[in-house]
Amino acid sequence: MRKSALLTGLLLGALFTIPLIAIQFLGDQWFGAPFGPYDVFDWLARVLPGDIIVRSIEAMVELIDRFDLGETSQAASQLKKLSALGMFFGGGAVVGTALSVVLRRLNVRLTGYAQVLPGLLAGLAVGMPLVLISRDVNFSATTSPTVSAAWLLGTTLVWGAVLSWSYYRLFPQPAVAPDTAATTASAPATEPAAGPQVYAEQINRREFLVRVGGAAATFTVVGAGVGKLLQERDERQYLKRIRRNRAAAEMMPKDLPNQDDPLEPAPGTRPEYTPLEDHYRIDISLRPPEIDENEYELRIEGLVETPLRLSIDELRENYEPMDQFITLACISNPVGGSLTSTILWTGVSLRDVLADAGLQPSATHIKIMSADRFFETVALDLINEDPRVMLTYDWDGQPLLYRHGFPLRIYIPDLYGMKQPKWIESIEVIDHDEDGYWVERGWDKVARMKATSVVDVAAVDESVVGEEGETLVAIGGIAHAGARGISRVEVRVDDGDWVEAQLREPLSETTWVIWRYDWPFESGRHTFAVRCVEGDGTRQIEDTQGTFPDGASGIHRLTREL
Ligand SMILES: Nc1nc2c(c(=O)[nH]1)N[C@H]1C(S)=C(S)[C@@H](COP(=O)(O)O)O[C@H]1N2
Ligand SMILES: [Mo]
Repeated sequence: MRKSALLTGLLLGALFTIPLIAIQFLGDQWFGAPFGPYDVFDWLARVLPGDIIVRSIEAMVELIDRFDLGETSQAASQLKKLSALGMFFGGGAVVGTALSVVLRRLNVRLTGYAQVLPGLLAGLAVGMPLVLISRDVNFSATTSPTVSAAWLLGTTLVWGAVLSWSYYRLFPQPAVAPDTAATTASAPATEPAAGPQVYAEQINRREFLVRVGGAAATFTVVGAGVGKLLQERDERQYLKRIRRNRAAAEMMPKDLPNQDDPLEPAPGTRPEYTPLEDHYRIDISLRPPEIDENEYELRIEGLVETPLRLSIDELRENYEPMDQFITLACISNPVGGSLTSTILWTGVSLRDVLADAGLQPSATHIKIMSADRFFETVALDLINEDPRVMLTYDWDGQPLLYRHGFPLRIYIPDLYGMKQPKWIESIEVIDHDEDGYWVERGWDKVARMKATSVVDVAAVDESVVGEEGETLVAIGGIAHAGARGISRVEVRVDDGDWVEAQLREPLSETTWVIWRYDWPFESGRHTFAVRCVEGDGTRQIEDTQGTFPDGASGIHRLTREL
């Protein structure tokens, strides 16, 4: 009997958690309510120990790589969302099981409406933490805190009520008093009657399960289906807006600064300038914070003469704007990975803004706080020495997209993305150094981008004829060394010598460089390897190292049957 309570509880928990997820998803897409599964996941990502997080990220990136699951940041985001749903589903099933086992073991007898009470308690036990968690980590819901709390609590309470109501349908209580029932059951005289009675009960159970299963399925299909439709409509409008803005900005691609460079990238090399919608993306939250520009003010406070509050318009109008073509890379990018992109950033030099606030003598660092509770510290020396350190409000000639940090993010040359907060809310001037979000979790404190070079393509389908009539196949890719520039790229085919590739002039001193090597074609299976040299002659690290803790290094190779 105990085993059947366990299995029934598991079944009911699983059966009702799926529509709970679907309905919360619908609320999220329909009126911007928080979505429990993602909030729990984001919360865990923040509170779990750093090494667990680091290992999960590594495992995920490797999984995506090994099974070729597509562009890393998109695949990672999908995997994270799936795990979030899976975890929430598992949690719901476990609570359902526990409820059923407890009711059975304690033999809790209730009649009428009272039968939903234990479930309401279970719903409360799930819903209350959910409300607190959501309050802590959800910055994308557009409902008010009260509505958010009511929605999360309301949906989980209904879930619990249905759960315990169903339990009592499946374990109906005998009309007789418990001890009488026990004696009758053990009395041999009643045995023959037990058979058909149990049989009838099983038919009812099956019928009941089919019915609640049907109801659960209906809620799931409607919730998930309508939610999905709304989501797709939003995504379409979003992309449309990006394209419209780009057309209005009239920036791409005719006036890229290196347009006159005659060196054509090998056909199939990644775009030198990443289209905005393809820029990689890495966040600590599954949904980007949505900041209302009308209410937004950047706060500059702490050890300053005059604390400042600046709207984005004030930043745009009161300071000299500057444009920088920038290649950003994530420290979790494996050698040859897709977590790196190049786009035009526009903003204002941070030191100009800080000069207006006036620094007190004891000031040494700034602490940047973001809307998603991400944070990082930057030395004032660095900011004052390098005017390129920039508060950025535009990407690709248009206001930052939500997912890329709207309304304000920082740029710090030469460092991996983990040091560069998006969705900046405040800058506090302080008199000491502190570890940032990812540094606290074990990643390198400096996080300087390592020199890296990648073979994107062996363009065998578009071979060209060389001066002596030989067939040449263009091998090509990128090389990047933060803000340190690239002076030389070398390619090696199989066990041959390292030969120098041609370099295209980069978009700027902080972007990657496109290289190309016209290789005298030989059919067969070949491996192309690449390495690069930084602007000042420093060679890239050839030893293979994974991404943790300070970024990946090693020689990238491409093997092709030609
Ligand atoms: N507030 C905030 N800033 C952040 C992050 C974040 O999760 N929250 N991720 C960082 C990391 S790890 C990287 S690689 C870059 C990625 O920027 P992108 O998503 O616009 O490409 O943002 C950085 N800034
Ligand atoms: Mo990153």
